[in-house]
Parts: sequence; structure tokens; C-alpha cells
Amino acid sequence: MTDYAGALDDALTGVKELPSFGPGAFDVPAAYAIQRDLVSRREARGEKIVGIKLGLTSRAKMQQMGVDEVIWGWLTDAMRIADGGVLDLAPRIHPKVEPEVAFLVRGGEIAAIAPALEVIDSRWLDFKFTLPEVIADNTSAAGFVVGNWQPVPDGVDNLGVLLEIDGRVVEIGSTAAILGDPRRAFAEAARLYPGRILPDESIVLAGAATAAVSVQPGSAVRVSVEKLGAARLKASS
Ligand code: 0L1
Ligand code: MG
Repeated sequence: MTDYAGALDDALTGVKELPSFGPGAFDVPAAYAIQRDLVSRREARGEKIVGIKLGLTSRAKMQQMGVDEVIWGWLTDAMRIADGGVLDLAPRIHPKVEPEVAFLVRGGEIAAIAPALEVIDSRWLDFKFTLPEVIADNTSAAGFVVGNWQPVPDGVDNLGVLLEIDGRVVEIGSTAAILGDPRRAFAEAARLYPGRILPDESIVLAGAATAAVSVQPGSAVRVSVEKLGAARLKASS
């Protein structure tokens, strides 16, 4: 039997692309088991789980990927990049960035919200995969930046979102693109999380507000979300 988790882990650690196995190789429940195995390998190397991310929560992402289901994956401490910090491109295959919002969990509730930036980097060749394959690949999770945490303001369902690269606006969107309201993504995260109890201090990345954009060496990336402020990173050269 094919060791899909091993193959994905080799692609991750060896910074090399893995060709898709094609439709029917494994189904969605099997994909989440492979994902868990893959993340356990990261934990065995010392990484700590710090939260979860939702994927394909916007129509733009669903269209970009040709699917119509919300998916989720694990965030680890090794994926976190300080706000304004450097995204090291050396261990990435073909990274992209996307604008998001993040939630902080306390007592099973939303304790705070922040503007956020996700780095996705599929281990699948040319970012081409089946739905189970992207789930198995921990939903392309590769990095994230969280801006300043703050109390949730009234009405976060239609906040303007900008993605800028080197000072140029490359994507414009709204938090409405995140399941109509990013708090809905939080509810989905709580529903999907194993045991349905998100640990205190977990981070939930709610999903992208626009399509993802490729990152080039040396690029300065900035996400701004109305009322929430900005989150930034700089790609290594
Ligand atoms: O965070 C995301 O929406 C990514 C989900 C996986 C699809 C992709 O790699 O773009
Ligand atoms: Mg995302």
C-alpha cells in the first residue's frame, strides 16, 4: 500500500513536488487520516500544534481550486512568522500568500480577532491535486502571520481587505467572502475540530478573502483589513 503521508513528508522536507496520484487514489476520510499522520511526523520532529486553518471558504478559492467544500488543516509553531518577519523561501516549493483573519480561542469562544496572512505551498506538482490530496497535504499549510489581536468589533461580516505586494494592490476583497462572515468559519472550525473542543490560546485561520498570489524573492507582502489593521511579511531574496 502506498505510504502517502511518507511521500508528502518527503516532498515537504526535501522541497520537491509530488505528482498527483489522480482521482480515486483515496477518499476524504482517508485523506484526513493521512493528514494526521503527516502532522504527527512534524510533531515527532518537535513542532507543536498551535491551531487550525480552514481552507476553500471563499468562492474565489473554490473557483480557483475547482471544488466546493470547506476543508481544514493543522497550524504548528514552526509555521508562524512574526508580523513583519521574513518568509524563508529556501524550504518552499511554490509559495503563495492570501489575506485572512485569525481568531484567538478562549473557553471555546472567540477571545480576539486579528488581520492575518497565510502562506500556502502545495507539495503537489504545479499546485494540481484532487480534493482528498490537498486535504492529505494539510491543506497546503506552510506559514502564517498574525497582526495585532483585538476585541471583535461590531460587524466583521463585510470589512474591506487589501493584499499588497511591494506597495501595489494585487487583490481587493471583503471578509464577506469568508463564508459570508468569518465568525461562521470559526463555528465551522469548532464543529470540525476533533473532540469539538478547541484548546485555549488556539489560533483559527478563517480562510482567504481573495485568491492567492505567488510570492517572489524579496517581495514585501502586506494584508490590511478594515477596522483590524495590517499584517506583513518580507520574502527572503
Ligand atoms: O488555505 C486555503 O484556502 C488553501 C486550501 C488548499 C488549496 C490551495 O492550496 O490553494
Ligand atoms: Mg488559507
